[in-house]
Amino acid sequence: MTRAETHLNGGSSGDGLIYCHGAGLRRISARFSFSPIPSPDRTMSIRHRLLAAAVATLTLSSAALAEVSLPAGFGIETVAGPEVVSEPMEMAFAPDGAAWVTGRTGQLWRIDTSTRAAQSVGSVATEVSGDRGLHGIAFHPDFPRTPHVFLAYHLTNAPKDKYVARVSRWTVTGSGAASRIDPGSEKPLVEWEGDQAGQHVGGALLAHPKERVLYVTTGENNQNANLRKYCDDPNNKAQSLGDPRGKVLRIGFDGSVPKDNPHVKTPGADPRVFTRGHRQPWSLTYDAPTGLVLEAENGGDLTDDFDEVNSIVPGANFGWPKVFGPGLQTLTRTNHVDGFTDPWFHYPRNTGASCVGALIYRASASGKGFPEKYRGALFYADFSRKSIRTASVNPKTGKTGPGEAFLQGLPAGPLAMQLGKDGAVYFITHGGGAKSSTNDSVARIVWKQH
Ligand SMILES: [Ca+2]
Repeated sequence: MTRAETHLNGGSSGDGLIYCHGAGLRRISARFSFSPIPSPDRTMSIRHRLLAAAVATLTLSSAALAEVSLPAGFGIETVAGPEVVSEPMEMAFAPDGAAWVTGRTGQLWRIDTSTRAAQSVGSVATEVSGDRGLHGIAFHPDFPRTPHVFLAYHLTNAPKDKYVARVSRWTVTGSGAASRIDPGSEKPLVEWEGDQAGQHVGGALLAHPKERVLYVTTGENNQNANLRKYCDDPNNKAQSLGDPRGKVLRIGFDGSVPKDNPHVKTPGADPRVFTRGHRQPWSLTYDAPTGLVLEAENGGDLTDDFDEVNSIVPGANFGWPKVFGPGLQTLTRTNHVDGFTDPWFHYPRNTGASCVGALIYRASASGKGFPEKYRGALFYADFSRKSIRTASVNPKTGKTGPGEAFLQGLPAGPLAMQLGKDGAVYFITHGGGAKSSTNDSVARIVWKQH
């Protein structure tokens, strides 16, 4: 048993949604058998149920978060607790500063980060099994003038033993607290199919504000999970340009193929493929000052594996399942293999086991936020270690320094770390793995010594 498996299975919330650990995933599969639900129109059903404002009832996580350790001068605040969010997965900020949060079972909430008032803004009928469900969310860069939101989820009527992942665009009606998803407005943009027995589904979305395209991560859908023999992917799906799994796809906001994608003229390639060789790509963030698109990826689960933050550039091959970490051959564990793109940043499993979020810290437009030391630094979140760490980034060379502890002792693993418009770092705590938990929350890290 690896260190990570020990950690995960020994934890109070050790169901291990998506986190690549064989034992945990088998437990999920046993409990959440696949049962397709008829859904003829596949459209969103709206729930206008207004959730109670969360302010008065911030009990759970406030107590639990008091145990968290942070550098002096920082504080942690609960923005929404389990009375608002259930199995929260991903998060995006609207231009008005509100956090829109997806829940695995198909819920979508809007949380005013100033007042902490929350509403349901809609829901999507999604398959919820294994690590599947409603995942990523992104706003059109011109939102709300162009009132489109993108969501990644899994169809309820997939063929037997398969799953079908889909990214669609919906139109939002109303504004502010009255925002609602128009249930009849779904426009599917991309779908891909996988084997339901495998995990690692990706599902992160990034609407690139300058390129004006949508980035979509797809996991490699690990099969015959055996890292020592197959590296999870015996048929090399993540390396195949014709298979959409184990990739970052790049599509137009209408689902079209951008003409400048790297493989539009490669015979046999899916022209939507932008990068390949990914295992379980958990999140995407964009840093405007550097232009970096950073992807957080769960590396393998052996004790000498690494977790990765990759810089997503056209046509890159990040190596899975051929190499892990900085180009090391996955079966020999030591030989370096040329021809693959190294991670932008990677860290060993003694400080992490499942990298789920990465961003470069920037203060708010008005200059509010973390002290100078952290401005321009990398922050990365690790679900299994229930921690967030930081590393310096040399502004001239772009090289990262060594990782160091920042936030430790969370009551549940973090997911979906994103930079707020107020200079705070927001993240989800996802407590239950594959069920709701009293440790489900949206929280933020703030600098208190202004
Ligand atoms: Ca890699």
